[in-house]
Amino acid sequence: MTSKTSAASGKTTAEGDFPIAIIGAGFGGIGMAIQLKKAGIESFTIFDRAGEVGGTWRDNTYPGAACDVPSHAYSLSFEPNPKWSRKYSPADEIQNYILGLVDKWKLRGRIRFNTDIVGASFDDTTGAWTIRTGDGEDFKARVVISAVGGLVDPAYPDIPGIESFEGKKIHTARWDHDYDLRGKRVGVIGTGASAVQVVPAIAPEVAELEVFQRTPAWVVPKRDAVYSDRLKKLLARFPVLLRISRAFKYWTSELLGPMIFLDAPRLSAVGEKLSLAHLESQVKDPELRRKLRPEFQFGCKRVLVSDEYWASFERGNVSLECEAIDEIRPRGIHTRDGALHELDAIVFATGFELGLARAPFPVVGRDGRSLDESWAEGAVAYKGMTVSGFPNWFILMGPNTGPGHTSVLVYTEAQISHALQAIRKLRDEGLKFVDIRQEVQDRYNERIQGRMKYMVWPNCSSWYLSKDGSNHSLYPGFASEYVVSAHNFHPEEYQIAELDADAGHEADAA
Ligand code: NA7
Repeated sequence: MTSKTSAASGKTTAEGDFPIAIIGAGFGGIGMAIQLKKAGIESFTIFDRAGEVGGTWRDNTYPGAACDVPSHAYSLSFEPNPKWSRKYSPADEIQNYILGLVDKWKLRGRIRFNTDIVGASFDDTTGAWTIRTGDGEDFKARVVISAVGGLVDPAYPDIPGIESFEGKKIHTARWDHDYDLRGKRVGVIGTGASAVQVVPAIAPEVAELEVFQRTPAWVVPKRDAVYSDRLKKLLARFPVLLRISRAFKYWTSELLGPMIFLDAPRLSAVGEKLSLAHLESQVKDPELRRKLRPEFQFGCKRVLVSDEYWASFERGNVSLECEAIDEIRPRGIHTRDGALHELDAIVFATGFELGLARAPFPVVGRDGRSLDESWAEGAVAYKGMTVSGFPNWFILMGPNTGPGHTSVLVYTEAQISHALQAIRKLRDEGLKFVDIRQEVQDRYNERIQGRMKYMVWPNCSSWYLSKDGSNHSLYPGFASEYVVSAHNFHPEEYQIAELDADAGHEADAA
């Protein structure tokens, strides 16, 4: 539990001997809480601005939503699940998995729902963070785990007239299940990871579906499979089989990784060939194939996985629009060739604001320095987790820790382990704080940015890149490499401060 202070009175009611605040009840925050519990550390509170856990999997409920990483790999290694219904589980099943973990570990009572954290500041004297909620309540915590996620807030395109549309507007990440698409004329803007799932899912229902494509994307076969009851029983009975399946999927993605992240045209060509063969098998019309064929290097944007997306364009009611969108008008989408595409609804499959680019809310560390000041030239952290001047603050899924080729949870688990070791040290040795040394952080990031020129990502525009073209999102290398380097907390890399005997340490008082 976190010690709580009334913002108005400044009084402290400490509820735990080493209060830890976890911000975000998605995969990262819940995983962290489980590992804390397993370590016998109970003094944590989870904050989430929404009314339910799950993060991405709570928010993305659009038709067809699923993970594009196999579930045996996209789940927590310390919470194996033999019951996945298929190779690539749908979003609701992943959400149910997270809900199951919350019940199993009795976490619900530890979560403060509908609590938006709007600010945090560090007190050098006490070694405590004060985090403030939107309601003006203050909480003290010795350690903060920032598990707010990187792709959270839906991005709407900057298209003139968007507000004027008189039909229904739906973003994939905020699906309105009360709106019935059956028999409607629907336009989908975007051809990314969400679009390739939503298009085939709604195509059979709607009267007409127009997909507005700005950039065609590389799509590879998904080869999804339903897991039989027999197989699930077997996996439950012999957990080693599940571990083998996980390891197989993980190592396959690692082996294929260089084809996706390296700027190696010969390797990219292999991926491109696979994808083009897929295109040929799904779309008969050569002109349509030409329009769907990407021109950028394989892996430069996220490689999409679908057995159905390209095939959707073979349906009589689905069409591809490649003319640039000019504006949105009350009755539909107007394209640059002068055509007005009359629509009843527009689905925005236009992705997310890149949360990683800035502090999630004002965060003030040592010497009154804000995280946004530290990140003025791009978000940087030591191994994506700790930022010099912001002691006892651990980020999950932070800068340069995203993968383009494998499960993000592999990275998150390494971060959880690192944070847990730091927490143990702080708690067991009665330390005030650990603060990553600036030179260690700088050296690490020079290495990370130095590697970017060997990666494929600078070769095209994508959400991976910041406005200045730098990449503060993805990890330039193998997941295994990251895990080996980030899994353990090395105290010598951190500046360590002891608690002053006379500091009047409020948060530790109880
Ligand atoms: P993405 O991958 O960011 O895709 C957004 C799509 O929307 C992409 O095709 C964009 O085209 C398109 N877009 C964005 N703005 C516009 C405008 N103004 N006009 C036309 N088209 C536009 O988002 P997703 O939700 O699909 O996936 C997000 C991530 O979530 C994904 O990578 C996974 O990691 C999980 P563009 O390619 O920029 O030309």
